[in-house]
Amino acid sequence: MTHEQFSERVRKLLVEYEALITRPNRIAEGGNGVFDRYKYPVLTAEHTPIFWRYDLNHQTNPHLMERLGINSTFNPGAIELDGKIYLAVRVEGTDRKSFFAIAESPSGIDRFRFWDYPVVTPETDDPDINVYDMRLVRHQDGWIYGLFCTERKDPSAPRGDLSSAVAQCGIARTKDLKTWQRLDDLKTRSPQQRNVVLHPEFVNGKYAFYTRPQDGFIEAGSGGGIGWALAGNMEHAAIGQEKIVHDRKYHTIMEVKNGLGPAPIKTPEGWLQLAHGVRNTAAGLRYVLYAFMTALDDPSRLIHEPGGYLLAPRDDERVGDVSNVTFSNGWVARGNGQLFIYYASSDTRCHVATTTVEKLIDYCRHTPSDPLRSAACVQQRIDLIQRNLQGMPSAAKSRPC
Ligand code: M1P
Repeated sequence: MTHEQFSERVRKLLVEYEALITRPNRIAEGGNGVFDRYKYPVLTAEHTPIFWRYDLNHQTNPHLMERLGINSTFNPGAIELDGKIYLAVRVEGTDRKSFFAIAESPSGIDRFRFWDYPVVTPETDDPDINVYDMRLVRHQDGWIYGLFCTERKDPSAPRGDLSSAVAQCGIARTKDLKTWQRLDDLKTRSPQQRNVVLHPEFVNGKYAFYTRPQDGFIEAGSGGGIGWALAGNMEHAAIGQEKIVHDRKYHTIMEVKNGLGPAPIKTPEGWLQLAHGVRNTAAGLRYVLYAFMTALDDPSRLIHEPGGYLLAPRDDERVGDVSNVTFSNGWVARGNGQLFIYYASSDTRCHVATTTVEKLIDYCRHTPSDPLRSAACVQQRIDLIQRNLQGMPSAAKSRPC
C-alpha cells in the first residue's frame, strides 16, 4: 500500500467510524407496554476507537492491519453524572481478556463514545487474570464504587485443566471514573462469588452486599440464590453468613442459577431490583432478565415477585459468543422517572431498553407470581381471560368456545 493509499484508507475508516457512533437510535416497533427496545445496539466491538485496534503508522503497519482486535463489548455498569450517561463497559480483546472502558452519551440511547484510554484498574498483590461485569454504585458515603468479578486460575484444578477459575468480587472506587483506587477483594465464605452488588445506602450503619454464593465456577451446586450480608468497612470488606433474598426454584427461569444485576433503585414503594435467571435447555443455558422488589425498611425482604421473565433474548440478540443470553448489570433512573436498562445480548454487544420507574413498579406489583405448576398457570390465565371477556363488547365475545 502506498502512503497515499494508506492515508486514504485511514480517512475512510475514520469517516465510517464517525457515521456509526453518531447514528441516531430509535425505538423498535412492537413492544409489550412494559419497556421499549431499540433498533440498534448502543455499543458493539466496532464502536471501539480505530486507534485502539489499528497501528496507524504506515511504516510499522504498511498493510493497515488491526494489530489488537476487539472481540466484543458487553455487560456494562451504568451511571448518570451531570446529565450524561456513562457506561463502564466490559471490553474483550481477541485475546479473551476483558477490561473496562468508559463510554459516554448525551442521550443514553445513542451516540456513545469511548474515552481515549481504557480504565486502568489497579491490581491487588494477587493479580487478576481477568476482570469483568462492573456494577457502578454511587454510595451514600460519597464514593462511586465499581464492584466487578475478578478471576484467577483455580489452584486446585487438576493438571491440564486450564479453564477452571476462582471467581471473587474485586472492589475499586473513584470520584470521577478516571482515577481508581483498588481495595481488598471482598472476603466471603463462598468458594465462588460472581454478581456481587453494593447496596447504595448504609444498612444499620454498615455496607450491605448482594452476593451469589456458588460451589463451582459454573454450577451453583448446593449454593446459588441472591444472597445478602453486611460488612463493617469497604477497605477490607468481609462478610459472614449470607441470607438468601431470592432463591432458585424448580422448573423456573432461574432453576439453574440467578444473580443480581445492577444496584437497586429506591422508590417510595420499595427497592426495585433487576436480576438474571438461568435455566437449562437442550441447547445449553438460557439467561433472561427478571425484576422484583424488596422492602424499604429491609432491602433483603422480598415484597413483590412477578412471575416469569421481564426481558429475554430476541431475534439477533439470540446469537453471539455465548448464545441465548441477556445479561444486565447497569441501569439509570433519571430525575424525570425515565429508566434506561442497559443489557447485553449473547455476551457480544450492548443494548438499551427504556421504560419508567412507575411502569416497572406497576409491573412488579401487578404481574402475578409464578404459581410453579402448569395447572395453576392455566387457572391464572383463565382468570385473566374471564375478566377481559366480561369487559368486552358482546360482538367480540362471539367466538368458538
Ligand atoms: O455467559 C453468560 C454470563 O455468565 C456469567 O453469569 P453467571 O455468573 O450468572 O453464570 C457471567 O460470566 C456473565 O459475565 C456472562 O454474561
